[in-house]
Amino acid sequence: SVAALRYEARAEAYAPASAARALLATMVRKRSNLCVSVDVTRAADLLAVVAAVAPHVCLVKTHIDIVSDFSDDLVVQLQALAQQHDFLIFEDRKFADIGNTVSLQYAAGVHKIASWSHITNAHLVPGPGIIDGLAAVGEPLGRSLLLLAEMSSAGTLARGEYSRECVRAAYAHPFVCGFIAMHRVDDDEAPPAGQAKKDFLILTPGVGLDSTGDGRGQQYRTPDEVVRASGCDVIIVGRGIYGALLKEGVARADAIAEVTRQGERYRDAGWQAYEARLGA
Ligand code: 6AU
Repeated sequence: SVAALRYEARAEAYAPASAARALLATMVRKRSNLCVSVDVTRAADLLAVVAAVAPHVCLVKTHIDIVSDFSDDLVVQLQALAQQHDFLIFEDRKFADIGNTVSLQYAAGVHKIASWSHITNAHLVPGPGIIDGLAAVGEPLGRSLLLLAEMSSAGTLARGEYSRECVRAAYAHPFVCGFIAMHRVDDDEAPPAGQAKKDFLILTPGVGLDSTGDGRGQQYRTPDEVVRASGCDVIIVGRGIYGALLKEGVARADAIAEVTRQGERYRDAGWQAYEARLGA
């Protein structure tokens, strides 16, 4: 399993200009396997959270369609922060339509996701045509795609044969660099006949140190369970990091300081779990 290898040893498995390779290089440089998920609805809050955790993360994940006051300037500022603090951007769009439609959703509309998001994700429900549609837009730009092979939510239907089908599709399409998954799904499925085992990145949401769920189906595990015990590569943490900003009666400056503290805490926990995995 690639889980036994150091991140730096795995970078060469990816195309030199690909986002996946750039992500691994960033993880090594910053000693961080932490992706912050910034699910806030105001542009100013989004930028404030990103600025607060930027030194500690390798990746910033957005849901750009929840930002009520979205403008092109938000993207410009996000990109400036990414440059300044050395992180990549992952728009968590969860594409789920036919190839032709997703290529339009990816390239056009208000958000023009492909123009600024290094990594995005998709469900395989429509079949492999969704990957072709996204690759037509993203591959020339050096973007990379994650397939949702598993989900963190209770009762998810993404499991078993469906998850293995995602691995098979990933072998067939070099635009896919890995998976949203809860464990090393790529170890569950042998490579296609005549093909060597490939390196895939596993990015894992549902990570929290202080809570086991959110009452709406989300299920949390610790960075140690995710990275050391389950062999995943990147922890995705949302409310565990920016939660202070949602609390009433907390002064903004205090909330932002708490966001930074939590970012550091999750970075340390994620990296410790990775080193423990290598040492095992
Ligand atoms: O840490 P949280 O629970 O505040 O946020 C988790 C983030 C949210 C979800 O939309 C996303 O991770 N997510 C995903 C992704 C990243 O694709 C898949 C999944 O199975 N569960 C999940 O929570 O932004």
